[in-house]
Amino acid sequence: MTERAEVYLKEVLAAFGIRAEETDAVRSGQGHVNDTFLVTEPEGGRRFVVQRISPAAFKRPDQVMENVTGVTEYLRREIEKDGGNWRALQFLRPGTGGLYYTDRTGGPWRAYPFVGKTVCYQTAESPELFAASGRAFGRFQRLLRDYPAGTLHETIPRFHDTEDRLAKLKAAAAEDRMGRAEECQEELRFFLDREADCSVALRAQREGVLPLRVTHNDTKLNNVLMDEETGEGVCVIDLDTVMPGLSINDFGDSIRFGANHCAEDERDLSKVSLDVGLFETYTKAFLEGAGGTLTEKEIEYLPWGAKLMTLECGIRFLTDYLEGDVYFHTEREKQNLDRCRTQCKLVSDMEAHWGELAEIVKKYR
Ligand code: GN1
Ligand code: MG
Repeated sequence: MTERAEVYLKEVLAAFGIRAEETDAVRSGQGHVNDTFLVTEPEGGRRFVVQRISPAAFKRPDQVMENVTGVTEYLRREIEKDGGNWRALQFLRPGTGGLYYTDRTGGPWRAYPFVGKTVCYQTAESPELFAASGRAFGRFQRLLRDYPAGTLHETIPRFHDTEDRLAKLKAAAAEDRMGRAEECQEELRFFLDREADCSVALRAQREGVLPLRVTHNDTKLNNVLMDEETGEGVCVIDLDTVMPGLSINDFGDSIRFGANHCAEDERDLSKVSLDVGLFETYTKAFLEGAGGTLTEKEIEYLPWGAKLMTLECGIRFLTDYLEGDVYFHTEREKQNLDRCRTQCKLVSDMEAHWGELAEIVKKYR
């Protein structure tokens, strides 16, 4: 474990010219990976989001910052042409030069002004809200459709390489560093039984059926800021995993996270289920936002995106559990195992409703 991020705040705030003390910073956000603070300047009340990029997740923060700077600057120009009240994040440059600040032990930090008059929701409190996030991520696809995907770095290599994720799970189970494999046999079996599924999207990509695009890769509802008054999405955040990828994965991760009524780590699995109505709501909204950007094949594969992102996330949670909870932040014992179990339940539910999901995407094609 790295040291608590708090101990570096003083030097970080100074580097970005933010006139505030550590005591003006509060931890914020529910991310599992980065450390995020909201800082308010006592004089004038300007607010900033200050973040330490997780060194465990991102080995090349320089590449992360090149990607997010390139994409936000491009978005800003596209938004201007597009009209409306959309906004793109604007990163501060540290006094020390470069795109981010490195603390005394090598930790990478960035800062940007808080986007005012917006709310960040953790769960889809209403179908309208979920639809708003769908329109926002669809629009994100549309605004970036001509961005040269080849110029982006792969900030986490093989991030949505489901075959590779499964291989890593097998390796972690074989090593069984923490002696936890025995209690996870049922979950392990669940994933091994779906080994062939892990190749479906990758194969379609290799065969040129699905195109590579600029994708967000972490399209949870809490990564869209909503306008306080209208409830519409105005800004897509958490761009660390913007990479060349598949549009169906952006769609799928939203379904995984939002088309059910439970927390990701819910222990009572009887409460966890796929809400097919919400699947439809999101499909309609995402395609509306994308406005014709997606191909017929991409649309046909949307249910696969949902299933594969859920399956993959379950695999990742279980791998982390077996490796001793080193990647995802945890607050309690077995949290990663519980997270894995909710994903398995959702995958089973998607399988049970597969025909309906296919019909829904057909309807909005
Ligand atoms: C991580 O940190 P957060 O919550 O935005 C993870 C996603 C997972 C998600 C599961 C860089 O995102 O891939 O889907 O947790 N991000 C990274 O909740 O690994
Ligand atoms: Mg996030």
